[in-house]
Amino acid sequence: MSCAWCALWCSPRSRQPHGLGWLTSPAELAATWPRSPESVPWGGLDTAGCQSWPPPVDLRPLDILSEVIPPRGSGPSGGLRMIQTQGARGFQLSAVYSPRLLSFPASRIFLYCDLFPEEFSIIVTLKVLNLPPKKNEYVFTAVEEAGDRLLVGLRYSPTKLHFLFLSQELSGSWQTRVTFQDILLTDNQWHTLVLAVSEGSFSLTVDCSVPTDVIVDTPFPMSLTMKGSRFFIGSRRRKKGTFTGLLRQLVLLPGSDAASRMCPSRNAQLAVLSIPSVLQDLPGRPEDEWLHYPYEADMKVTLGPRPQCSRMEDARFWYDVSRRGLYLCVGNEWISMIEAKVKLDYVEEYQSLSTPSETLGIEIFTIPHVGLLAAAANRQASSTIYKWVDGKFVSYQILATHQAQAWKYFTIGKKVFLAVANLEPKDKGQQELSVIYKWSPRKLKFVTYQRIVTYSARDWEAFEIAGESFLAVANHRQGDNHNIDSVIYKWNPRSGLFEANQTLATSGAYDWEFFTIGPYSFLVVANTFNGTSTKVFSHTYVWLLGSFQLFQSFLTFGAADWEVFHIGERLFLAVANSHSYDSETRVQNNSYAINSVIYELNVTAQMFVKFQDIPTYSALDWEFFSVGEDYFLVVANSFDGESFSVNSIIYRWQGYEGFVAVHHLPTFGCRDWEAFNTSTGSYLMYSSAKEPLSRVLRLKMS
Ligand SMILES: [Ca+2]
Ligand SMILES: [Ca+2]
Ligand SMILES: [Ca+2]
Repeated sequence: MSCAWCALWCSPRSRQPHGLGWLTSPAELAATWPRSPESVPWGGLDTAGCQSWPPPVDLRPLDILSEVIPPRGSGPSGGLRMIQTQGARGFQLSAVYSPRLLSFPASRIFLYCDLFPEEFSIIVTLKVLNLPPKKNEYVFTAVEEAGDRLLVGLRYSPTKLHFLFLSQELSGSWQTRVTFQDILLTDNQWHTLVLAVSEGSFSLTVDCSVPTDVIVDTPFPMSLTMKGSRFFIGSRRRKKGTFTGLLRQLVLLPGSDAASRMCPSRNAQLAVLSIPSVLQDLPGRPEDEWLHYPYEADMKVTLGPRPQCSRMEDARFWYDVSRRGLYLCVGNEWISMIEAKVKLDYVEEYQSLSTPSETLGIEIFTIPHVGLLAAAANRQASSTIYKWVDGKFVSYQILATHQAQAWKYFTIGKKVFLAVANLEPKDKGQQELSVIYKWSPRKLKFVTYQRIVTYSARDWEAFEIAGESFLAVANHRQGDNHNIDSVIYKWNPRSGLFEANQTLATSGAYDWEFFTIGPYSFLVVANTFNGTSTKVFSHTYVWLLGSFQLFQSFLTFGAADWEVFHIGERLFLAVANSHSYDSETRVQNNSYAINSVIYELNVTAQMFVKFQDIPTYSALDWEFFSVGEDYFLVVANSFDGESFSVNSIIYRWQGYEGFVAVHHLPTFGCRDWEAFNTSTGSYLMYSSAKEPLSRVLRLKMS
């Protein structure tokens, strides 16, 4: 790849000055990003979250096939059936009749430069059966979402391979077809094709043999925009011409002829540039990811008593008739191929817990050898700690608090702590103090340990970085001033106390959340209000060289909570937007019915990008939980502008559809959700900021 080419590709239309460091698979992304704290590539950020970029690295293969593979653990197979044959695995596209399932928006890979590269290779490994004469099947296409014009595509017939693309000239636009003759793919053997394109030159290498070149009058366009288009794997968004073979590799390599990288190859028919990790060779140990796919193989299935399973017999099946179980021999072990999956059916009320006053936050935690406890942050002069006894929460300890907002449980070594955020002082006119309690193993109670000056504290977050313990407080306001510092405290092992370590400017801070990505540590703050408007930026910070530095900013509306969660290898951040209000523009109409937003980490771009908007009613909390192989989010909807009687909603993760509402739960002034498990089941608990009643719900599963 030449720099001139790179510049040509990505300027001046694109928003970013450089090409992207294309990475191949989530696994590789996770392995390669971020590189190391010393070479951290993040430049300065402006408040809108735009980054300046490091110089471009080599353009990497872009694994198109991996884009349609559901993340590990997301449940459904996403219309892909994995089949192993002739010693290699591939996907049969079982969902080609609902082509959208095997598609994704081009913007997912054309992040900053929406032009298709001008020079590139397309690498395909496939195995196709006989086709009737004249029948064509598509390997992939990129199609305009609105206009349905095909922008780029690859299809084959019994004897030909056609590369299609949209040419636009002054006289209009039409589809150009470049045809390679006498290409015999339909012999039910694996074949690897490398199509290298550079201006008017189209070169096809099959199984690393001598390339076939075609020179045409219509060169590949210099500025084919992918804006508003969608990639379809194995189809042209229609039923006609859908792919019936097996697909093992489908990669776009911007900038160079991949044949020089892949050939010669000891196994030319299966030469690899990049294939999804689930299709890679059987490992010595089973990787649970590929077991999630319906699996077929041209291998032996044994009936009868349990046969021997040794390394020699890798990939041999045993069907246990008595238990109706199908097992696969992998690395000396029989692995069950069929497992009973637990599914959430419905939610039932389990315990109604009257509290001394309204409850703002709940913290549920387990102290070893003591049991499961729930700390309720109660509005009035005391808060209650409950203990789970015989399947119910019962009052265990009462602590004096002052408009308690939230509790945070954490440990340092064997020491167990619980910190409370007190919104108000003990007596009017006094300084507010939030309190850290320590568990006394002798008294079996929490005892006061350290008092810390806070300003209308809303939340505590506890975390560890490189073996050191920290606490961050969300200082909401000082008098009428919301633009104040929140403080990060560090544990001093010598004094045994937390000491102020760093301050960060916040605007009506409401929530802190800590998370890590690889070796990096992050904090995200929910800012609610700057004195005139709730439309303020909430920021994420990254720990670099001993302090937190601004990483990315999100425009939020009275942000009350951040929830960080993983689905497979994907990382998400959900913000609860509570209120849209601006004293100057007086935007008050229906200002509680607003969207809350889920962001996803884009590892290639090294930033969070919007994943989904979810309409909420003064959302105050998100809680993520899983049941069996399903993932859920529940939102605390608190107020619709007129009433506190609003449904809170459970959303289920449905892969490419995102989160979909599945259960509506009537709540009143709902403030906080917590999910927890005991040996007897899975539960949700929520608190109300408007009535002295919290509820425990039981998740009924089948
Ligand atoms: Ca928090
Ligand atoms: Ca939360
Ligand atoms: Ca919560």
